[in-house]
Amino acid sequence: MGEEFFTNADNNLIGGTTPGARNIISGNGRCGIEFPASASGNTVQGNFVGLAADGITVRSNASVGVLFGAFTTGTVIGGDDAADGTIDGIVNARNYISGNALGIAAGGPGFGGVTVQGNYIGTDTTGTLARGNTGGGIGVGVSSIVGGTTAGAAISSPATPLPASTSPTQAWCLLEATISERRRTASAR
Ligand SMILES: [Ca+2]
Repeated sequence: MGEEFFTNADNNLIGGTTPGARNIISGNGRCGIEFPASASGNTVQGNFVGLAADGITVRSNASVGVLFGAFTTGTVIGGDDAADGTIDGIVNARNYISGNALGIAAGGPGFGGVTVQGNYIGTDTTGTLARGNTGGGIGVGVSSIVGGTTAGAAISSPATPLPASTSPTQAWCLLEATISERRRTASAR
C-alpha cells in the first residue's frame, strides 16, 4: 500500500541510499510527499513515488508526487552517483517519480534552494519505459538546481517551470491538507 508523507518538520530523511530504505509512496488520494509549510533541510532519496513495488506498474498519486510549500528551502530530491558514498555508476539516491498528475511541483515568493538530481521522472525503473506524469515533470521555482554536471546527476525529463506560483493542483492539495487538519482537531474535542 502507498503511504503519504506530510511534514512541516525540518531535517528529515525520507528513504535513503541503502537497500531496504526505499519507501513505496504511491496510490494516495492526493500527494505522495508534501512539504506544505516552511520546512527546510529535508532529503528524499531512493523512493518510488507513483509506481508500484515492481518499479514498472503505475500506481498514481492523484495529485503531485512531491509537493513543496511556498517557503520550503534546502531540500534535496535524489542525488548524484557520489551521494551514496561510492562512485560506481550506480545512483542509489535516485527517486523514481512517475505516473502522477504532476511529478514535482512548487512555487511561491519565498520558495527556493531545492536540488533535484539524478532522479528518473516519468519513466519506469529501467529509465526506458514511459510512465509519464500527466501534467508535467518538474516545476520548482527560483534559486533551485535541477540536474547537474556530476556523474549521475542528470534527470530524465526537462525542467519545465510552472506558469503560476500556485497551480490549481497545488492549491487543491494544500486545501485538502488544511481540511484534514481541521478534521483531526474536531475529532479530538
Ligand atoms: Ca554510487
